Order: sequence, then C-alpha cells, then structure tokens
Amino acid sequence: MSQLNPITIDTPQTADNDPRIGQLLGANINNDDTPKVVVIGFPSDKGVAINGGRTGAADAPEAIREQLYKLTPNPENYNDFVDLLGATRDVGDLNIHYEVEEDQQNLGKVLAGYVEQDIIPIILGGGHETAFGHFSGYAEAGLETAIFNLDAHADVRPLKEGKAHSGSPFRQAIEHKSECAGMYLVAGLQPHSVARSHLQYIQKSGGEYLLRDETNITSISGFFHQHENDRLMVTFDMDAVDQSQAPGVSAPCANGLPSDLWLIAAYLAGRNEQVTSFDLSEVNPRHDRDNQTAKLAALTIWNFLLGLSQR
Ligand SMILES: [Mn+2]
Repeated sequence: MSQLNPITIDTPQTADNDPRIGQLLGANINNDDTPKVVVIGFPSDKGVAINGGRTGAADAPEAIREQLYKLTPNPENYNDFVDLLGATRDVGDLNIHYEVEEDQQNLGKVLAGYVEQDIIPIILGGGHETAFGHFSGYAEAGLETAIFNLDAHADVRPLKEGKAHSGSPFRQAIEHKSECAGMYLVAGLQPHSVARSHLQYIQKSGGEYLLRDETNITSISGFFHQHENDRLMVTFDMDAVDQSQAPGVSAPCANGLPSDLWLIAAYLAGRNEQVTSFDLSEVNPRHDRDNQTAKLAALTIWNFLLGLSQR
C-alpha cells in the first residue's frame, strides 16, 4: 500500500494573468521527473496527546494547503519563483497509523529518498513529533545533519512511559543510534517554559540555544552559519509566535515572537544553501481564529520558497 495519500485541494480559479501557487505547483515536471522540492503532509497529533497538549494539529496540512494554494507568486522575482514552483511537487499526506514511532519511521523512509537525491522536502506537520520523523529521513539515509529549531520550547524531554511525543523529538535525535544528529540549535525559547535541566542537556550535547529576547534577525542568521555540517534540517514550531498572531497552536504563547521576525527567519532558511529540508509544525486549526494561524503558516512556506528561489 502506498505510504502517501494524494491531496484534494480545489485549484483556485483566477484569470490567466493572475495564476496562484496551487496552479503553478509541479507545472514544469512530469510524473517521472525529479522535482527540486517536495511538499508532504504529516497529519498526526498523537504525540501532542501523549504530551498532554490540546489536539487538532492533525488537520493542519490541509488547512495550510488551502491557504497556500491561493497565494500569488512573488511579483518581484516572478520568473525564478514560478520556475521553482513548477519544479515543486506536492506528494500528498503520509498515511498515518496513529502510532507515533511507526509514523515517524514511515516519514523517515519517504524523506530518505528525497534527501539522498538533494531534493528539498517541506513537511507540513502535525504535532512537533513531526520533527523526529523529519530527522529520521537523514538517519535512514545515513547522512549527518545539524538541526535548527525555532520554538518556544526546547523539546528535549525524555520519552513518556517509553513513548515518543511532541516534546521529545530532539532528545530522540541527539541520542539516536545512527549518530546522524550534528549540532542542535534552538531559538525563541521562553525562559518560563524551559526546564533548567533541559538547557544543561542541550549544552552538554554540544548544542546551543537562544532565549526569546536574544532571538533576532542577526542572531538567527549567525546561528544558521555556525554549525559544522554540510546539511541543516530546519524545523519551525508555530508556538514560537505570539498568541495574538498565532492563536491556533497546541500550546499558545502570551509573549511569543512577532510574526515579522518569524517570516524573515523562514526566508533566511530558504536562502541558506546549507538548509536541506524544512518542517512547520504545531499549527492547530481546531483552535484557530478566522484561519489566522493557517494563513501565517501558508506565508511561512511562501517565505521559505521565496528564499529557495533566490539561492
Ligand atoms: Mn516544539
């Protein structure tokens, strides 16, 4: 059975001279051509449930695509952006079994085939357990990668009763037997939401962190370039953004980052040659307000694509 379920988002109907992302995706590639970028959904929130959070993130891939498909390509670097979209394939959603480890492993197996070929996956989570499935792609392929996480939380909690969850992905990656995890960099941390022992754990494992007030464009771009690996997997947890701008998340944050900074960070990740994959996790449409968070999520992907189109 195929691991991927095709998606069914209506293509927006617009004038010929006003095409939208949904119409442009994959326009330059045939079925057997190799894409430059793939979009893949990971509709799971089982890890959030195990971590004691509010569920709903499983609905995010569809909600994000609905907003993303309606957006225009950037009118400024139009040709490059449209070319990139034309070489980007939306391969659908992973078939989820609601067994976190199994689903993460299955995501890893699909992603391994892409990262081996230098195809850039954009993964639409899911709870933040998505990120360990994302890392598993590198582990499966035997490729070492540094990890950059933009998040209110460190997500290096131990397993719960032996089970992986949305708060444990980076401890799982750091301790993984493949030893494929390079440096772990996490920015946007809320000092009132991070155990001291978890920060010590990050430092002991050779990683680094930036607290929320230290997280700005300069420090983020510096962070992107300081790791020693050729590869950098990037993961964005929507709960890093302020609750007023991202209400639809599993764990809202009263003093999060402004959405401007978040979007620039997504653009910088796209533009950075070393970034080899990207995921966006923890969007929770069940708690969204007028699709505000889904729209910000779509803009996040748009900005990452914009950066990619300018490499
Ligand atoms: Mn997280």
